[in-house]
Amino acid sequence: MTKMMIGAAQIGGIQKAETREEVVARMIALMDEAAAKGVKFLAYPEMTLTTFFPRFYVEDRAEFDHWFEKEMPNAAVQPLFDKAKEYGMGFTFGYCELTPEGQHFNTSIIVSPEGEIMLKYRKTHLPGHAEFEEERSHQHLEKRYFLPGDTGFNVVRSQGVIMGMSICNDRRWPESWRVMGLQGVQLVSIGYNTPSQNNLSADEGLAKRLYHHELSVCAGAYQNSTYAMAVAKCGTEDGNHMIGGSIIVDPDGFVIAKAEGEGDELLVAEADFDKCAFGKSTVFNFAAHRRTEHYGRIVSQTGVEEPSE
Ligand code: ING
Repeated sequence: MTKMMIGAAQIGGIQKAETREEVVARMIALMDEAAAKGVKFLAYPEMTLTTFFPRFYVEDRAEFDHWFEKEMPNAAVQPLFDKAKEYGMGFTFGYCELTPEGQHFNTSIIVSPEGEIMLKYRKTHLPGHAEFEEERSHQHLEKRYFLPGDTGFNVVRSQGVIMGMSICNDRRWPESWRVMGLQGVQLVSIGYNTPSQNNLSADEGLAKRLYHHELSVCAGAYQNSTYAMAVAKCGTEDGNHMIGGSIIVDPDGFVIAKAEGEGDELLVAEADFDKCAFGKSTVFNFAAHRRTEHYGRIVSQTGVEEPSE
């Protein structure tokens, strides 16, 4: 498989009161549109089934277990799996996972056109904080509700393509991309929910957040010679705004499709995975050019260690 129509299904705001069934119906409407345009692999956002609940604080975390899926697939999402199988379409989407052992993860999966879960990824880089922070106008409590992922960044060959996943904040960390690049990844799908305010710095603003989002994805794709689809859940959720800006990026780092609005919106592009080979065999021929003997700090050090004088 070298050429494939790929699609990014941006989802507008999901209100707290919205049911999973209502959300799945919106997802299927975008899948119908994608099928009509010949899409064979469709990417949905992070936490596609629910509102971005980590903006809310709750003392007893068990009260939020209803935001999590205890099995996958389940009755609520089965219609999506069935529709994809009918269309012969692979897809990926993010959801909140509660394991039988009681662990909570921010998870995404890649599903084959036959309906098989080919790969599961659990979000590694959790932004925000674990306790309520008075000084914040907006809470971002992912560290309260999720464990750091335990899967690492693996890839899978599905539909003849080497596919991988990141989730939201992961796209800002070059390590995420490089670990998949070292496995020959050709398509990275990244769902995201990025609030337009969460007190990182007052002057963050929408334009800067959109710029940093696009910069991270274009850089990651170019520096690992891979396609990337970054798909937003965006717009307004119960009065809280999240950035849009879903994009499909080619292995040269160029944006080849971009969302116009902040609602449910399908992006489509033709991927030619042979295009990944040029970068991987020249500028980013890792075997020929990397000098791992000088990269030790990247793994041995977590934080910054400045020179003593
Ligand atoms: N959200 C945001 C993201 O990484 C964030 C957190 C917002 C980081 C703005 C930096 C600036 O896109 C999630 N869910 O990771």
